[in-house]
Amino acid sequence: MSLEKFDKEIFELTNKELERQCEGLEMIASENFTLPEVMEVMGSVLTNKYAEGYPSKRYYGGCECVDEIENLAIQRCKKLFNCSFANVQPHSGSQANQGVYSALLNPGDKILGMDLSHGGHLTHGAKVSSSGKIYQSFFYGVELDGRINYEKVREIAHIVKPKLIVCGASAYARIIDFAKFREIANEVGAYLFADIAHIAGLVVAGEHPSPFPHAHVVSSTTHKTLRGPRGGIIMCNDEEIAKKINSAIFPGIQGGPLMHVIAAKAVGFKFNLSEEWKIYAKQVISNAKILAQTLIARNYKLVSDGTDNHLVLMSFLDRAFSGKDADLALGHAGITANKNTVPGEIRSPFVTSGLRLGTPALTARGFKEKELESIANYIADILDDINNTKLQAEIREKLKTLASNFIIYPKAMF
Ligand code: DSN
Repeated sequence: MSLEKFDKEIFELTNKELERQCEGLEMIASENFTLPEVMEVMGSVLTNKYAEGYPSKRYYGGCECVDEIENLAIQRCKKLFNCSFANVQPHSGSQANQGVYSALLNPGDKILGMDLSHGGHLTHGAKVSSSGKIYQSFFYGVELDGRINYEKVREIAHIVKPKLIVCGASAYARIIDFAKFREIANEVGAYLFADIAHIAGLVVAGEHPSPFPHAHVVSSTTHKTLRGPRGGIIMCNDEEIAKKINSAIFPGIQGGPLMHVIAAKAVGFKFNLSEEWKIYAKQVISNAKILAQTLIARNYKLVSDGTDNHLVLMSFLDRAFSGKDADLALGHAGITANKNTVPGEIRSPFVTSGLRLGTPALTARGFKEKELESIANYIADILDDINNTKLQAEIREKLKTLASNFIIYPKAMF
């Protein structure tokens, strides 16, 4: 029986979401369009299999095929990141990070991460997350120019003396200097942990410096710039740390691995290892740069005045409207983005004075500089006259036509 016949409600809602993804412009910096092949294996019989443990050391029988699959995912992941160890079982980036902390730290140990309101991530020690509840968390941030001041990080690290420093961000548009972070970590005897969830797809294409050999441990999600299935991974080059990470993930914080997702991660890594991938990653950055240049030319202020990666962070500190207002207005025009805090923030985290825009998903559709320039101009038109709902509706129609020329998935997919 088909899903359509068995569960019409879910079938219709899934198709509605397919339509939303195809007709609108997806500019949330952490989202992307994965390959149909990745989705095919996620919807396979692999979802039926329990395989607690690791390849050749399982707690269940019948793991011959999934052992080979997990080994392939591990091999491809190691090749991709040029490292000697990979754990491909974390269900998400947050669980990967939780696994890293529990492998290397004891409750109450000090960690130093990037402030959430400066572009860090919840799991980098935010007080509302288990990373800020189990461990004593301290923070560095960005300067008013939107950049990390490594001398300030050094000063804070010397005062705090953390056992682990986390680098990596969710809303930082500039290159992260992993070598500098390692220097600081060495000075205070800390582990350096790089969470590269946002930039991993650029790193593996050589478009952003690699965290190896600087970081002791690296984590990532597989669905952002990597364009694979939703999930997490952990990598390192140290045998002792590797053993601790494996035990921390299973049996530490997870039970049965999601074998259908691990197979999909392997398929995604195969794509990431191709020559085509390098072209994609380069285009993601070129697209972000033209987006940034056009918005600046239209008198919009960007945090750090531009970008080196896949995202731009607009600042509305000099405007009468908020990030929330901008998010809503663009949403009416079919552009999905997210409001974001900015350095020197004056509004609440739910309102904010910024907007984060990313190019990974649009680039996956085949958008290039020409399209990004015109999208940036539409964004500026909308924000220049933010209460003009008629204009938003007109632009929505134009963008629908533009999107229909860049088909990402077949219409009748489900
Ligand atoms: N939620 C992700 C982001 O949007 O950056 C981070 O996990």
